[in-house]
Amino acid sequence: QALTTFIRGLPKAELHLHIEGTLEPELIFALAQRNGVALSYPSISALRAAYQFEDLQSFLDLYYAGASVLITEDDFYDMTMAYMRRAQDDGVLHAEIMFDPQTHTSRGISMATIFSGIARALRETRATTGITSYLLLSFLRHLPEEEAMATLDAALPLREQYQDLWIGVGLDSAERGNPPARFARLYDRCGQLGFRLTAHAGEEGPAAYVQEALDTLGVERIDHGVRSEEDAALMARLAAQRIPLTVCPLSNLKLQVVDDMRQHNLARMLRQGIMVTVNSDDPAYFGGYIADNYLASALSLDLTRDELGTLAHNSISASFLPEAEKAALL
Ligand code: ES4
Ligand code: ZN
Repeated sequence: QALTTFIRGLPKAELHLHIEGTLEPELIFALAQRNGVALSYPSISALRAAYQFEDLQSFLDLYYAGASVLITEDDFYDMTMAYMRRAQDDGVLHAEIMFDPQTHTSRGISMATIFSGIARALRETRATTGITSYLLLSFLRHLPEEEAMATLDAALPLREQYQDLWIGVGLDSAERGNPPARFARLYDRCGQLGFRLTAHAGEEGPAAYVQEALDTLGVERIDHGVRSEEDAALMARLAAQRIPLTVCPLSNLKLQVVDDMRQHNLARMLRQGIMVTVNSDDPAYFGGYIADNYLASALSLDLTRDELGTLAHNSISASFLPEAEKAALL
């Protein structure tokens, strides 16, 4: 209880959060009803009971099914507002939020609807609470690079209208068999356009994918990166270059990337001087929001209050905020 209060009070940023992964079963059912979408689960509790995953793919199947209830601008707004309220309770001062347009445009939802609903919630939250946020448009790596390029083409006409929010891109979905190099031309283009670059790597995939994301895609930050530990030279580089890893402990546990939280390498990496941060990934599916991730890590890995403070400090340092805005939060 005292530790939870301490964690919530730490000024922090959330850097690895899929907005579609914040859809709680209650909201999935409410939106399904509102939109007349059929679900393959009879009740909220039956859906929640299905949240037992063997690996990333078994989660992704449910995550994409859950996102199918998102139809209108209000749906994207309601989902985003629910997350921002929860983030505020956990002491999040700044959030960098990924969204997966391909999951929605493939169902006939327009790019404009997606951007408008999410952005309305983020701008309203900024105005009423002072919590800032950015959007990272994430491409689905299980689909061809051409489809990612077409998604970028569909979003670029909206860039000016959302320039206060949409500052970067990411790469997510099934990692194994979909190495970063498949998206080299896409990332080259996004870099030329001035977007900040991140990618999921080293979650289920090998350390070599982390190296490839850095060298071939030119990313500034790695989402997950926990399998970097399998390559000592890579670990030395991550430490020397202060390359941030956005680690998601409860996600890694639920997707069986680690068998036991006490074996998680977050603390080892922190103590080796790597710029690790703690994040929630898909909190509605993985059993906790950002403060729950800090708490589970603290309890299982014996993190000191100083170390928890360093993790929170790292999250602001590793954000894509301008240096002056970081300084104001630190
Ligand atoms: C994801 Cl945990 C994770 N990994 C890869 N892609 C994702 N999309 C949403 N959550
Ligand atoms: Zn993720």
